[in-house]
Amino acid sequence: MNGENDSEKSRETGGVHEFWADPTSWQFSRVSGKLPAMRSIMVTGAAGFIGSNFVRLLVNRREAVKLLALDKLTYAGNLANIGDLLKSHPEQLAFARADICDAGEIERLWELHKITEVVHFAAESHVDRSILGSGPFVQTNVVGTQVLLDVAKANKVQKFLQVSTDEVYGTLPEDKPEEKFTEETPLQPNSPYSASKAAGDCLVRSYFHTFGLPVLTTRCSNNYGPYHFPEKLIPLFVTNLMEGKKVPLYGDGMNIRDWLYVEDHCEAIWTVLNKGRFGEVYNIGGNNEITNRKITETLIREMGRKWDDSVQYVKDRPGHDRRYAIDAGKIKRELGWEPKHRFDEAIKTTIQWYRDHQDWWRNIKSGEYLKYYQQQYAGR
Ligand code: NAD
Ligand code: TDX
Repeated sequence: MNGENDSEKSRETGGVHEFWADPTSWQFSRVSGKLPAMRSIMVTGAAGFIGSNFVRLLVNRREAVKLLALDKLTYAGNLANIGDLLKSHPEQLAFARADICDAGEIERLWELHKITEVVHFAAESHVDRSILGSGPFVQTNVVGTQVLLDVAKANKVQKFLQVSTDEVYGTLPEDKPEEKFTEETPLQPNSPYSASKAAGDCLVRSYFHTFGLPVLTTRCSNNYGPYHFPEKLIPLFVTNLMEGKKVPLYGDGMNIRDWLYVEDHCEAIWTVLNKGRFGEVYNIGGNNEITNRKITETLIREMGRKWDDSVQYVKDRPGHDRRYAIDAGKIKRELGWEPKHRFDEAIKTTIQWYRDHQDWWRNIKSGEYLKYYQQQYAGR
């Protein structure tokens, strides 16, 4: 580590190094001899799937912002997801291992990095795990969000973006394809995961109405792409097929999700952060409804396998939502965002990424993961 250097510090946090460039050494561009206000964004959950893709997008595009990637590094967080960026862009990107429920630590990091904005991805995110046990979901998704809101309020945050999900709206009928989730659809969460996300969303809303906190909320449909943890449908199925294993398809396989490439989601979040109106919710979706069965057929075909050798129908997920579909008209009309990637192409890019990054997912699919996999699928 680089603890000897005046402009960089490091320390041990629970066996993992926290490291950052000293904010006072950052190269601010000078205008009329004054320091311009520099945007410094705390990105929570930045070592997870979508958070790491968001950080990557901003760093690669050389956006004029400082980023503090903050993550507890739970089973789902992986420093390898942003390790190359931390090395190549130490002046722009810093990492801190921290729990969003730890108010003192969030406060300390806020001051150290002179945070001006928050993009809040950190969450327990897997529906099946929330069915096995909901405690960590309430802790992180509700209490953690409340802690962040309080620190943000005390420090007069300039923008706070809550990254949420279409699952807070509940489920849609499959025989009424014209029905989609709009921002006005009532919240009717059906899983402990979506209930905890809805509770977090309600807290965010309340800090706008009660305290005038400058908040924004996005609700997105299912994402896919690089760095997706292999417990979720697409990366689990792709990697199982690469390992020569069967894929566990829940129920009749006819549940519908609205799939969006992760980079499109990250672009949408960046658009809302820059152009969104405070207190508003923006739905984000791919206009791309596909049944799980169709997804499975596509993956099997792309990977040169046969259906009968590859698919194991298993007992359905309890409370399994039948259909999600997003009406993303508002974000298109008001902010000009729409998806750029087509599913048939982006799914190939995604499969290729898993072919090219076998060390990444084979490392994950060992140890603790195996215990979860056995608990989740044994006897179904
Ligand atoms: P993920 O599970 O891959 O990543 C979550 C990250 O949060 C992990 O790195 C984890 O270590 C971190 N984290 C968990 N608890 C923490 C805590 N207490 N303190 C600090 N960090 C903590 O999830 P994801 O798929 O990247 O989802 C990110 C966000 O986007 C979530 O809020 C999720 O609800 C939302 N979302 C996800 C999808 C999707 O399809 N994956 C769709 C819509 C919305
Ligand atoms: O092994 C499986 N077999 C299966 O048939 C798994 C893991 C899933 N499924 C089905 C269940 C769902 O109908 O595939 C569909 C997608 O499942 P997940 O990948 O677990 O995603 P989902 O439950 O739809 O939730 C995801 O999208 C919304 C994310 O995990 C959430 O974090 C996000 O908010």
